[in-house]
Amino acid sequence: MRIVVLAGGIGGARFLRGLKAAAPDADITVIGNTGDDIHLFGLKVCPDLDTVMYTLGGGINEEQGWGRADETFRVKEELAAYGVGPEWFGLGDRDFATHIVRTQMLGAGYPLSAVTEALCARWKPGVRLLPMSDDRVETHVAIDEDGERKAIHFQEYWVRMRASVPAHAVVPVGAEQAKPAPGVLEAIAGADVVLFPPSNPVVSIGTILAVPGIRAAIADAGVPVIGLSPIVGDAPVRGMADKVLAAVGVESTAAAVAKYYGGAERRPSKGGGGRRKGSPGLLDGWLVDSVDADAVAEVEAAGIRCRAVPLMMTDLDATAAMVRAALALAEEVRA
Ligand code: FO1
Repeated sequence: MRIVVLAGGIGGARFLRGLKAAAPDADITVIGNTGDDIHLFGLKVCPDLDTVMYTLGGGINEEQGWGRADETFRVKEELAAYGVGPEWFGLGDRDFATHIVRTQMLGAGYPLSAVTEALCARWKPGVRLLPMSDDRVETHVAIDEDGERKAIHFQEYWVRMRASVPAHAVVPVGAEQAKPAPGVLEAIAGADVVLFPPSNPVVSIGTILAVPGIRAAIADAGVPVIGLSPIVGDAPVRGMADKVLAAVGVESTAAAVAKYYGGAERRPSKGGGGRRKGSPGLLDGWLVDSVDADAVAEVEAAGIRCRAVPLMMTDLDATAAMVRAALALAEEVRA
């Protein structure tokens, strides 16, 4: 079975670990968010791609969910001694090596997709990891500071400010001009199922969908599109998704997020899709946590098949069970 997954960072990576356990023979393509990417110290840092690569490749710091295991921070300390920041972003020594290799290859003219493939040759994540685009896209967040509205980089909002002030807008700068990376549209067109893990619907999956062509390709693929709610009991399972959901006018509830993605229109069987205009709804199926069982009727009223199952990724078994529920729902909507 060919499975395409749109993934952000920690939540997406942990979900993928469960997917590999639940479907060991599946051919998995991951389309990774690159809107979180940031240039620091002259280096290109791709947090979400690296989080997926390290998590599936066995190099992740398990407690944090990002960065390398057994990490040290000598380089960061030396930079700080020169007064060179930002100090609020924790780049470790081992992690620095990844960014140096990436930046060197980009400088030599390789596109990000080729660089990611080269980095994955070391980590062997067991999935095909594609950046959503080779073009630069950078998520900015509009906030009010000192009585003025200004836009800051997503990482500054998320890490330095811990999303402590309201986000008035979230803008994937450059997305409109970006093209899907090589292989992205082909993977979607060739998929048997598309999964949206419980990643951030605005700054992770929303940013991937903002790259022209990706949303339409998913809508036109003619295969089940199944999502898992990142909101459990009206609060994000992890991170501060509620802050950026508010910026796009979406309530932090499992049902509201499903409606934000939108229900798929009745679609032709695989291969028979025609081009759609506008911003088509995507979801055929949606999983909410058991505590949100009350939301099932509301989601189904929006034309999206919905089931309530445990959605906490507490360990590999629990995550694999979530994946199995998503794949079972895919078969149900396909039938
Ligand atoms: N998250 C933090 O909360 N603090 C950090 O200092 C930090 C550094 C960092 C370095 C490399 C990397 O790949 C990820 C890093 N993250 C850090 C995670 C990251 O900021 C976000 O969680 C994601 O971009 C959101 O998906």
